[in-house]
Amino acid sequence: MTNLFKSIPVRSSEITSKKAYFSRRDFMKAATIATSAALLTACAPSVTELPQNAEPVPTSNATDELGNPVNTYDDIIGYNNYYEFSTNKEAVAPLSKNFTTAPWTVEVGGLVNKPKTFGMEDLLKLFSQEERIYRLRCVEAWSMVIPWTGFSLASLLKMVEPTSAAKYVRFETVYRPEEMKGQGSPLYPWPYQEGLRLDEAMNELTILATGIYGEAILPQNGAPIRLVVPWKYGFKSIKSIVKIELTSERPNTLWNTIGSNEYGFYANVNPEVDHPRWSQASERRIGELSRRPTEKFNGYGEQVAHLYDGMDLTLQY
Ligand SMILES: Nc1nc2c(c(=O)[nH]1)N[C@H]1C(S)=C(S)[C@@H](COP(=O)(O)O)O[C@H]1N2
Ligand SMILES: [Mo]
Repeated sequence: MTNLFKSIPVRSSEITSKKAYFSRRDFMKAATIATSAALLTACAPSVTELPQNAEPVPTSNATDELGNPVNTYDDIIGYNNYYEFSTNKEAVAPLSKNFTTAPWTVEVGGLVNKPKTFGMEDLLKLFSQEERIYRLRCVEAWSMVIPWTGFSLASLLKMVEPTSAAKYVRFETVYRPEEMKGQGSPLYPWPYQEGLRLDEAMNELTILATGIYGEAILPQNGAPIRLVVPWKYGFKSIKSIVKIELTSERPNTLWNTIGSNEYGFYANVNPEVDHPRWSQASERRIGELSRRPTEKFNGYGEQVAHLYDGMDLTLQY
């Protein structure tokens, strides 16, 4: 099996704008980044040198385990789904620019022996941050390859000790309508909620992401902490999490509440089951011209197909 967890190092450049410097320094100060010196020389993301005063853009020639190049930083931070800010993908970045991401806490509770509210600094210190290059497949049939920095959700859940009654994990995005104008829309049941079965949450692929390209994650991508579940459609990967709750009942989710026939609870990427309004057989990789076939479980079947043994996946869309 190919190694999915090949860590790409955080870029080590001295060339950094002041604005980026402060956020990155705070991030680096708190985080213990799993970086190997050998990898640094092998495939270090580099910084494109720009004229003075220009914003340096991190670049990388890293690939995922299948050889797909990572998307550009501009694509990843400029084309976003984040309905709390806008339903227009290009408008999310400018509208979320001043979103307050510090101080930030994540409350972890419900059916656990040791409920705890973690400050963001605690999470960055307690759990060593590693790089994971994952494909992200949106249910709308576009995709990207993103080099995340983060830590396994399992490590956090183990710390709070789920009880034997815990079967699911529920996640909640911050509710702050004064800063997130989209939350004023009556069309959606705010706050955004998502859920996983406990064994899905404990799978090694499931991470809480705190960075992209070795930079602290930006508001448009779900700062300061968001879920990433790479074998499921992108809407499962809930952003800007303030609450994680272990439950015995399957949690409601925003998209499943709005349209259960279009957005299933499981939402595993599956080219054989079309969305009621479009095909899921292929996808458009952002930055590429031609479409490519979509892979079952987004190409992560070896790691996760066993979670669904005996389930009819055509009914669990
Ligand atoms: N809170 C919240 N989380 C969210 C969304 C959202 O609108 N609100 N959009 C989801 C969808 S549909 C996708 S495809 C991914 C997009 O993540 P990205 O913008 O970082 O690429 O975030 C998911 N997480
Ligand atoms: Mo999506």
